[in-house]
Amino acid sequence: MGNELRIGIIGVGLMGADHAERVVERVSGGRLVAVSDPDTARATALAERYEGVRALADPLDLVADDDVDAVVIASPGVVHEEQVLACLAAGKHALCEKPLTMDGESSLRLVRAEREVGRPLVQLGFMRRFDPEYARMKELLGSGRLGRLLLVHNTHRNKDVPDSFSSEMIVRDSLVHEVDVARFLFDEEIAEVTVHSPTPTSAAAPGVVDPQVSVFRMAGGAVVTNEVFVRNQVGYEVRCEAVCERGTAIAGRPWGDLYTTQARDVGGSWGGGVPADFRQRFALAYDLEVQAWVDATRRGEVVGPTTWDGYAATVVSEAGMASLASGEPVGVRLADRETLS
Ligand code: ISE
Repeated sequence: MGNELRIGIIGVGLMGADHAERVVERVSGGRLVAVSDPDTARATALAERYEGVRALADPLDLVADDDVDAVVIASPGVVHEEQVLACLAAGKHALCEKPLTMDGESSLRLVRAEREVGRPLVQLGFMRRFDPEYARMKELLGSGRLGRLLLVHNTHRNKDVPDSFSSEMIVRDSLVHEVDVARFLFDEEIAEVTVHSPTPTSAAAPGVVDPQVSVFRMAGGAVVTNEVFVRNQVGYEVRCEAVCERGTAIAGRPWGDLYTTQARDVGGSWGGGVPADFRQRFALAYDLEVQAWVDATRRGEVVGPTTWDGYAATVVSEAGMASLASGEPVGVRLADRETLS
C-alpha cells in the first residue's frame, strides 16, 4: 500500500455522500478514488463533483479494484454481508456503517469469516464512540473518580424521518446506537431488552410506535433506559446521562441556561441551537471516526468498534424487535465469544 490510502465508497445516499465530502475535504492521509451506488446517476454525479473519482456500477468491482486500498460501506444493511465478505476475501480494510447485517446469524458469519482471515479488517460505524463528549465520559468512568456506574439514561430524538421508517426501524436503525453506547460504557453485554409502546405522537406515520421507551438489563445487573422519538418535529437531540455512585456525567447537554421548552413558537430555547440532524450533531465524531479508520488502516490495524460489536448490536436489535411485538422482556443470546459457536 502506498503512503496515501485510496478509498472507495459503496452507497452514496445521505451517509455515503457525507463521508465522500469528509474524505475529500477534511480527512488526511486518504484520497477518494471510486464510488458505487445502484443509482448510477447519483454515483456519476458525485464522482464528477470531485477530481480523480470514478463511478463503478458494481460494488463488488469497486472492492476488487486494484486502485482501491480500503472501502467505506455506506449501503443499506441488507447488502452488507456480501460486501463485507468481498472486502475480507480481498484482504481489504472496511469501515462498515451500522447495522452490520439484518440478523444475528449473518452477522456471526462475518465475525467468523474475519477470524478466518486471521487479522481484523473491519471497523463498525458506531460514531458516537468518537464523539469527544462520549469519549471523555468513557475515560471518566474508567478513571473511577465517580465510583461504579449504576445507571444510564439515553435520549435520542430526531426531527423527522421518512414515512417508510417503521417501528422496527426505530429499534434497528436508531436504538442500535444506544445499544452500542450501553455496551461501550459498561464494557458488558446486554442480557435482556424490553421495548415499551407509549401512546404515539399524532405526528407518527399510521401504525408506527413513536416514541418508544426501552430498558436494557446489562449482564452485571445494571439498567439502561432509552427514549427514542423519531418525529419530535423540532430537531436532533441526543443525550446520555451516566449515573455513578459518586456523581453523574451528561453528554449532549444543551449549553447555556436551563431550557424552558423546545417549541420555538412558545419562545423556548436550549440556550443554543438545536441541530437539525445527526450529520450536524455528530459531524466532528464522524470526522474523528473516519480519520481514526484511515490512520489505523495505514498502520494495518483496526481501532474502535469491531465486527463482534456489530454482531452483538444486531442480536440485541432482534431481541428488541421481538419485545416491541410482544411487549414482554426478551433475553439476548449471544454466541460464545471465544469459540463463536
Ligand atoms: C440514522 O440512521 C442514524 O444512524 C442516526 O445516527 C440516528 O440518530 C437516526 O435515528 C437514524 O435514523
